[in-house]
Amino acid sequence: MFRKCLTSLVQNTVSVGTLTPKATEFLRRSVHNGSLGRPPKILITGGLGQLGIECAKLLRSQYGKNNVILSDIIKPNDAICESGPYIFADILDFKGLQKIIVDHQVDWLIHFSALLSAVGEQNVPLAVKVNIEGVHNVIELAKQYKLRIFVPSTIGAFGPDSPRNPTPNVTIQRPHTIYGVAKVHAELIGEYYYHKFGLDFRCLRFPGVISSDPPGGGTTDYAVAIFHEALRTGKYTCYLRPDTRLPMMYIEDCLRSLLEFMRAPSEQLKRRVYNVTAMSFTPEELAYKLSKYVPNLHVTYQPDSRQQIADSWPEVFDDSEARRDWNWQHKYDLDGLVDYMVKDVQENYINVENGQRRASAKI
Ligand code: AKB
Repeated sequence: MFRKCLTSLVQNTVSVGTLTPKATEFLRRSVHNGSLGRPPKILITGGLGQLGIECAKLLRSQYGKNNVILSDIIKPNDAICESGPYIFADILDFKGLQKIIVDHQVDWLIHFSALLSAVGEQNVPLAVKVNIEGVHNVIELAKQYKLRIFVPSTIGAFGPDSPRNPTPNVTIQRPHTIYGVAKVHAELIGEYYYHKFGLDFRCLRFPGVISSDPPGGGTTDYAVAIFHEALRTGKYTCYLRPDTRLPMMYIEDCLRSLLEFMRAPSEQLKRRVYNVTAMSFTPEELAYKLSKYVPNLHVTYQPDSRQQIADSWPEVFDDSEARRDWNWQHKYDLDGLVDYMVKDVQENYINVENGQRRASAKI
């Protein structure tokens, strides 16, 4: 109760201006950092995409099950409902979002809703709505309610004019996809709100993220699909050339980078937008590592329109600023990644499907 009062005192005081900005920031930071013993209340949008469920799991392990609310416009399955709070949230409905923030007393917003690079090219008007209008809504909301907000950006925020090996934190950004254009816009508007209004905007540029949960609609998806296909059939047809080098990261590293970045004290951050990565590899190199687990693996290559996107993206990502400023360190290299992915896809997908098939054959 005391803490609740203090939070609203902080928020009210900001608007009536009876505390100095420094004192206000100190009180607000204490609440956010949980140093008053109150964990932040967190809303995750786009929660049923590639990162949401695992992100909720990680944040719930840190801040408690009921303090992390997963949201999306999709009907969840029973397992998701049982794992913790899940609500409907449409990021294009500003009033609806306001109500959620107020009703649930949200402190942090993790904004995952977005159409990925390949699917964005198939439906540009929808990508503009979700990836640009959606960001306007959540940034404005975060400003109004003084939330700490995380918006992921991507290697896709760079383009053919950017240096590709390595790609530094600050360089030319002229992406050729609507996904990339929207991400540059998100980075810039977030930084603008930080400078103009003091919004606690935080943004990491992720590389291709590899998880056993399928992504959907990205250019880096091959690096997930190959595990599912190869372990089931011993074959895979890749839509990128064998020598297409892209930065990548295992999901556990990705989500840990997000958590550590969200927890980093503001004064430690020299920027609001950082590159993060763990490794870079080509389809050929990944197939070679995977062939140790699938000895007769047969990979063929049929590049499609995604090749052009990949050719405009970084090959090697320079994340030295994240390593310097808030001590980012990856844990998984290519060997570790392949080892974990093989086990995960085998145990949680293939063995489960085989078990279900056996059970239904018995009926
Ligand atoms: C995509 O391929 O679109 C994403 C990304 C790298 O942002 N995985």
